[in-house]
Amino acid sequence: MLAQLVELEKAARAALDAVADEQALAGWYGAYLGRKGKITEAVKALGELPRAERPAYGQRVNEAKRTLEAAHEARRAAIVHAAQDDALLADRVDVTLPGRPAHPGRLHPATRTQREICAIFADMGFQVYRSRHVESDEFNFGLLNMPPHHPARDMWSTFYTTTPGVILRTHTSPGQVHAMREYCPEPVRVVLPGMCYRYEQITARSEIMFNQIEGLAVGPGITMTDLKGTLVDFARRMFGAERKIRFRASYFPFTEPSAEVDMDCILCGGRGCRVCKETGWLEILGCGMVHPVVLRNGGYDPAVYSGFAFGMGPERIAMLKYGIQDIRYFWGNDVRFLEQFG
Ligand code: 2U9
Repeated sequence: MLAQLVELEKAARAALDAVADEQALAGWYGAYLGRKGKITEAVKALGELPRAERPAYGQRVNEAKRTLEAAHEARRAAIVHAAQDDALLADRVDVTLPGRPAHPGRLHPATRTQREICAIFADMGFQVYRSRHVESDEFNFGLLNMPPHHPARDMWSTFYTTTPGVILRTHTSPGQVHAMREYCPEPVRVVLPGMCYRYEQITARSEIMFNQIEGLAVGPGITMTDLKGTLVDFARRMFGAERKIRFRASYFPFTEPSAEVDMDCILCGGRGCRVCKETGWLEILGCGMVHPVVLRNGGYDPAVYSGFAFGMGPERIAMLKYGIQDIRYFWGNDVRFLEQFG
């Protein structure tokens, strides 16, 4: 019996050495140490031995059981470690490799230009006033001196909604009325940047969505001289200290008198070239003295208060500044265009 036990233990050890994974290890345990395992059976056989042989056999079989249990535990630990090592090796990270370059974001050229323009006017004491994109017909037209059926409404092709009287703003001007009503009777000096919407054919020069920046100054005794001084200072800060501007009479329903402002061509300095179409001048904005009706709609008495207003398109300003030929680049989302700025 003892000799058989020695053989059994040897066989169990050899089988354990051949075990390579946890599944095989569980199989081995069942075969030798489980409820019906060979070692368990060998322990049970103790009761069938002649009394004289029992102590020596009993000691030996218990010793075999203990050592095999310890060997099983050691094998289990080795298998678990080996599996962990394999996993670590498979997921190995080479920390000496160079990292992936992070692509820093940048501002959209329209946003950048818009911020540049706002910063120039902020320096002159204008604060940024943000206003809603979805407007009422009354604020977009009526309060700006364009009652229903006024022919000047044709200057703005409008996106209407299914709710009567609710439209997408065609300019940031309705925000000026909100600003006046909020600040009246205090003097007001604001710039209004933001997206406007027009139902128009998209071409190289016009888009259905575009940014606008309008400015407004209202107070006692504001004159057209203030408007001229403000705009020449703006043109020089934005496009260079040597810039000249000129005013051409124009018409807007919300300003009287109204003007369009040209700047001497930044490319040829006024001599005439392809960019200025040989005129020597580039149109940069529209402006005027706030119409008395509009002042009254904002809450100000036109006998006491006066004001000037102006409006420009940051995309158009960016096109002049960077020589961009087509306004459709701005919202075309082509990264090759966008990454050239900032
Ligand atoms: C109020 C009073 C006056 C804003 C003005 C313009 C002239 C103008 C356009 C130029 C090109 C905008 O980007 S553009 O399409 N703007 O020419 N805007 S005066 O006058 C106002 C507005 C609101 C209450």
